[in-house]
Amino acid sequence: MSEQRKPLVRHMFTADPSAHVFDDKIYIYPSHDIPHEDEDNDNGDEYQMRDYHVLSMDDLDSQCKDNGLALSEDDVPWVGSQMWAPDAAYVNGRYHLFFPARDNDGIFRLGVASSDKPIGPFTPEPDPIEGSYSIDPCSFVDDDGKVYVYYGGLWGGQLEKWRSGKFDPDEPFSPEKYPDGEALGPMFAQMDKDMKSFATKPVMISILDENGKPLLEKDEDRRYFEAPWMHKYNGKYYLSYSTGTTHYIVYATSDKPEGPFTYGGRIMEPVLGWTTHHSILEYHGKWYIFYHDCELSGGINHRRCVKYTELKYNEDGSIQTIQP
Ligand code: FUB
Repeated sequence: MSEQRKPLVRHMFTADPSAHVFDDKIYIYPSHDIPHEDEDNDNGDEYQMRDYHVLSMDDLDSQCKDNGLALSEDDVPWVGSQMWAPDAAYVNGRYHLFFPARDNDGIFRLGVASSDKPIGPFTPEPDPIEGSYSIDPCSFVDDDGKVYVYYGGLWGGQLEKWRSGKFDPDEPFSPEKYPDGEALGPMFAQMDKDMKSFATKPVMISILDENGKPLLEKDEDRRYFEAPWMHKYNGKYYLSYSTGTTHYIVYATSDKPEGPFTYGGRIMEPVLGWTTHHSILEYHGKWYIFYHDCELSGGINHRRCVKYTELKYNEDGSIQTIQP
C-alpha cells in the first residue's frame, strides 16, 4: 500500500516527480539519484543521474511499481552527463519524455524521446531540441491540444548564463550582480506537432507582484529559481515553481499559458534537503502534489525520495500551504 507523505519506493533514490494520469493509472517520471561520496557544490555536481525509471500506481492506495530502465545516457549520443528532472506528455498516440542533460561540452540542453507505452523504453532523438538550454522541462497539453514546454533553472541549471542570449560561463548568479533587477523567469515555448522541435521562439515568462510590478532578483522568497509545473484549475493557468535558495514551492496565476503570471502564494514550506521539486495532478476529483525530500537518506541532498500528499484550494482559487 502506498501511504501519503511516505517514500513511494525505497529500493532506489528518486527525485523531481512529474506525475500524470494516463488510462486512469498514475505514472510518475522521476529523476534517479545515484549515491556517491562527493561533496555538494553550487554547480549541482552532486546530482549525477544517468538514467530514468518510470514509476506507476494502479491507484493512490496501491503499491508503487518500478517499471525498470526507461532511458539511459548510453542511448543518447548528445548526452555527456547529469540526466536531471524529466517530464512526459501523451500526444498523437505516443508518450514523449522530455529530459535535460549536459551535452558533451557541459552545457545543459533539453532532449526528447518517445514510446508507445507510458513506461517506455523510450527512443531518443539523436540531438537535443534545437534552441533549447537549461533544465527542468515541464510539458503541458492544453485543452485545445497545443503542447507547451516550460523550463529553466538557476545556478547548476545555468539559466542566468543565457542572459545575453548566448551562453556565457562567467555570468554570475543574478542577485549578486543585479539585486534591483527584474528576476529571471522560466522559459516558455510551444512544441511543434512532431514533438521534436519548438514551434515558437522561446520567451521568458514574467511573474508580477500584487501591484503588477515584476518580481525582483532580491525577492528570493517569491522569485523563480527552478522546477516549473503547469496545471489548470477552473480555467486559470497555475505556474508553480521552486524558489531554490529559500526552498519554497510557490505559485502564480494567469489567464494565458504564456503569462504574465501574478504571484499567488506558497504551496509548500521547505522539505528536508536543499532542493524542492513537485508536480500537481487531479485524480478522481481530488488534487495531489507529488514532491521529494531526503527522508530516506536521513538528509543527504542528492539521495532523495518521492512522495505525495493532497493539495487543497480555497473557494477563491488560492492554494492552501502544506507543511511537509
Ligand atoms: O535533480 C536535479 C535538480 O535538483 C533538478 O533539476 C532541480 O529541479 C532540483 O530538484
